[in-house]
Amino acid sequence: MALLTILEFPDPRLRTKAQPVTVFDAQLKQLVADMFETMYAAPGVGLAATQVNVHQQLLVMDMSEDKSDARVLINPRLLEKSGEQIFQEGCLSFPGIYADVERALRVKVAAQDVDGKHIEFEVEGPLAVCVQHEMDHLAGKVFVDHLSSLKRSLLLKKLDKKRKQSA
Ligand code: GNR
Ligand code: NI
Repeated sequence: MALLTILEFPDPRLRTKAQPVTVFDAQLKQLVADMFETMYAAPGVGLAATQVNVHQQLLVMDMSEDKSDARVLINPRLLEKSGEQIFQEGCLSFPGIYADVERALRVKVAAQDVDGKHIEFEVEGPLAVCVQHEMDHLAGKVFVDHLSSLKRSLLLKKLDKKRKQSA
């Protein structure tokens, strides 16, 4: 197992659009294991391959408190979405900053598991936030893209300041 390096904004590689996974082999399983290790160590509740500079459609998440709800989504597709919610989000690529983001309340997703088997499920609330946040990463999108330009520039200044303090 290995801890992977998480790219931080404004790294342009975070804007890369991920390509579909086509090979479901031992190397993919190793990458999934390393992504879980990296996510739990951070600690975070989700991690998209984009954030560890792997530009394949792959994400992991676990919003439980005891590592009991580990999920792997490969080649995820949004089938349906409904409702709205506002949730305070953070992102491992923006350490220490948080903002309210509006997203769908409920999403239905199709994906493949680590063996390539088709899966389909529906989630709502915080889990739906996480799925949408991670799927954004795979499309080269980040949570501050959902904010007004005024809010975004205030947050990015805050991120800059935090970096200077810790430098
Ligand atoms: O760890 C994370 N917490 C979080 C909190 C609210 C909404 C979304 C997230 S995802 C984030 C990890 C991350 O950056 N995933 O891409
Ligand atoms: Ni993120």
